[in-house]
Amino acid sequence: MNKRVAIIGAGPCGLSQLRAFQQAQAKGADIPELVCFERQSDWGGLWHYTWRTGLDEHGEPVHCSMYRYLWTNGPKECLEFGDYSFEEHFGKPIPSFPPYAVLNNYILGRAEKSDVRKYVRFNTAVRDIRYSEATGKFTVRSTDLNEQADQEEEFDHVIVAIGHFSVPNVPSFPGIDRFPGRVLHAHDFRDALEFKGKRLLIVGASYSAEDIALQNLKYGAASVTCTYRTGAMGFKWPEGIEELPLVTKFEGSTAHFGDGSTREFDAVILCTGYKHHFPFMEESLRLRTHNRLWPPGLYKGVVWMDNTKLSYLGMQDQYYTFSMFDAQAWYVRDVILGRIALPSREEMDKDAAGWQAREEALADPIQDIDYQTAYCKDLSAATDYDIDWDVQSDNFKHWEHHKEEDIATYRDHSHPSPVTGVQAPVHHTKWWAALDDTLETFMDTR
Ligand code: FAD
Ligand code: NA7
Repeated sequence: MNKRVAIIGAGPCGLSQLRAFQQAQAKGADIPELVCFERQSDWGGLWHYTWRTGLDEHGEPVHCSMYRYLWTNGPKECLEFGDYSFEEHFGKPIPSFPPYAVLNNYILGRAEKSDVRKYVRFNTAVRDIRYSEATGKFTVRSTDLNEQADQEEEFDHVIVAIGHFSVPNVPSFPGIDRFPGRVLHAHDFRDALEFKGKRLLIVGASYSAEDIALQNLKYGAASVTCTYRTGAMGFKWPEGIEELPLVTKFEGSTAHFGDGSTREFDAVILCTGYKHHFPFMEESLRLRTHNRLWPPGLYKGVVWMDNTKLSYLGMQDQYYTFSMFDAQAWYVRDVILGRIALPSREEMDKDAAGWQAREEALADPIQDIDYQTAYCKDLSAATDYDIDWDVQSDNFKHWEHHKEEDIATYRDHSHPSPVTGVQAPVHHTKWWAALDDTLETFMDTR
C-alpha cells in the first residue's frame, strides 16, 4: 500500500491507532506508511508526567495536566484494553484504582509489545495542516524541536489525536488580580503538599474540582471550599470540604459568594476545564466543540464529515477512555484500509444527528454511561475489536453508586476485569491512607 498516514500525538489515542494498524499487519494486512508526530520527548500523552509548567525545554507549551498523587478516578476495569489485560502486563491481578505511574506503565506495555515506537517522531511539533483539492492530499508542516528545523510533507490521511485536556479554560473574577496568594489553573497543579496548612478555594464542579479538592485535604490543606457555577457536586464530603455558590468577587484575600457568605483564602485553583484547541488545523478542518459526549461534525464520533480523509480521536467527554479510543482507532483504521465503506453524506449527517439528539436528551450519569456504551458497541461491531462492554458498563454504574455513597472511599472497592473476568484484589492500603503514589509501593514490591 503506498498511502501515507499522519497521526498527530502519541498519547493513548495515537498509540491505539498505531496498535490498530500493527494488529492488522500482524494478521496479514498491507498497511500504509505511518508517521506519528509527538511534540514531547516521550510517549504516553497526559500520562507522561513532568514537573514542568508553562513552557517546556524548547519553549513549547507544556502538555501535561497530570499531578503527583493522582490515582485513577474510574476503575481500571473500565479502561482495560480488549487485547492486553492488566494481568498480562503485570503478571497478576492488581487492585482497581492504581496511581498514574502504574497506568502509564500499562499503556506503554502494549505499545512496546506491539513494537510501534519506530513510527513515532519525538520532539516534533505539528505547526500547520492544509488540504489541497487539486492533489487530494494534506500538507503537514512540522518542526524538529531539537534542530529547530521545519519540514513539509504530503499525506493521504490525517488522524488528529492531541487530546483536549491540555489547554486551560481560564475565567476571571472581579478583584482576583489583587488576590495576595497563589492563583493557578488545574493544568499547572502538580503537588498538593504546596497547599498543606492552607485555606484553598477551588472553582469548578466537575472531575478536576472533585479530585483536587479531595487530594488537597488528604495531603493536609487546612480547609477546601469548592465554588460552583451551575450546580454543586453534592457528594457526602469529608469534614474540611464545603461547597458554595459561585464566587462573585475578591477583596484582598476575602472571597464573596453568590449566597452572600464570605471566606478568607490563601490560594485559588481554577478547575474550570479545558479548550479543544487545534491552532495548526486549516480553518475548514478545525473541530469546534466544548466538552460533550457528541462533538459535532464527526461521523461515528471520529470521521470529519466535510473531508473523510481526516479523523479526530478521543474528542468526546470521557467516561470510557482507552477501550473507547481503541474502538475508534480500529474503526478509523478500517475506513483507511477500505474495509468500511462510508455511506453518503446525507446518511452520515442523519446518523450523527440521531446521536446528537439522543445526547441532548440525557438526564443523568447512568444515562450518559448507557449512551457512551452504546456508542462504543456501535463502533466495535464494525471491526474486529473485542471487549465485554457490558462488564465495563456495569463497572461504571457500580462506581457511580460507590461515589454517591462516599466520595472518599470509592477507590477502596474492587471490580471485575472485562477481559479475564477476574475480580480485582482489594488494595493493601485504603486510598485515604495511601500517600506514596509510586508503582513499587502500589505493587507492594519494595
Ligand atoms: P493526550 O493524553 O492529551 O495526548 C495527546 C498527545 O498529543 C500528547 O502526547 C501531546 O504532546 C501530543 N501533541 C499535542 N499537540 C501536538 C502537536 N501540535 N504536535 C505533535 N504532538 C502534539 N482518563 C482515565 O481513563 N482515567 C483517569 O484517571 C484520568 N485522569 C485524568 C486526569 C487528568 C488531570 C486529566 C487532564 C485527564 C485524565 N484522564 C483520565 C483523561 C485523559 O484524557 C485520557 O486518559 C487520555 O490521556 C487521553 O488521551 P489522548 O491521546 O486523547 O490525549
Ligand atoms: P470539565 O469536566 O470540562 O468541567 C469543567 C468545570 O469547570 C465545570 O464544572 C464547569 O462548570 C466549570 N467552569 C467552566 N467555566 C467556568 C466559569 N467561568 N466559572 C465557574 N466554573 C466554570 O473539566 P475537568 O477539568 O473537571 O475534567 C476534565 C478531565 O480531567 C476529566 O476527564 C478528568 O478525568 C480529569 P459548569 O458545570 O459547566 O457550570
